[in-house]
Amino acid sequence: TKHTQNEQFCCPIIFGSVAGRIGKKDPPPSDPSHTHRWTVFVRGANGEDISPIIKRVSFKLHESFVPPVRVIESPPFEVTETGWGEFEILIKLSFADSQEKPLPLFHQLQLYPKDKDPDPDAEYAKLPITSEHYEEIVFNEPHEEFIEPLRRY
Ligand code: SLL
Repeated sequence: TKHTQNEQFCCPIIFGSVAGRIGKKDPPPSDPSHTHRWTVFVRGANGEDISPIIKRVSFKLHESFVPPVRVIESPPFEVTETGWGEFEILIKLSFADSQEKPLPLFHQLQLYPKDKDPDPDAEYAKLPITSEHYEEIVFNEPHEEFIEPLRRY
């Protein structure tokens, strides 16, 4: 398989998390100590379908989750869980062209508002907490077979 020359492709993505307190009307958590339901995700920055370029996303959670590593092979590339604590999540992207090196991304799960009184009864404590990062994945001189999905992205 041939490499292209002087071709560069840029695929903008968003990764991060959204979290909310589990209220009385919500489905109850598996463990009564869990106060929040959260989702960690990877998606196209402008709503693109990333599945033609991303084959697999693995999310490495805190060891207190069983199992700690969740492998997602089709969209939506996300994991929803319940818990009580914040921790760093390692997100590893594997590409449709397996010759492209997997890309590690780090995300700090955020459940609580920053720099605010952590009073759980306050109004703002009921709002979802979103923490997102924008990233441009750059492919330099990709294999010819990988060009088509990159062009369409
Ligand atoms: C902290 N260093 O102390 C962190 C650890 C652990 C998060 C956070 C529940 C896990 C479970 C959960 O939220 N773990 O019960 O499955 O803040």
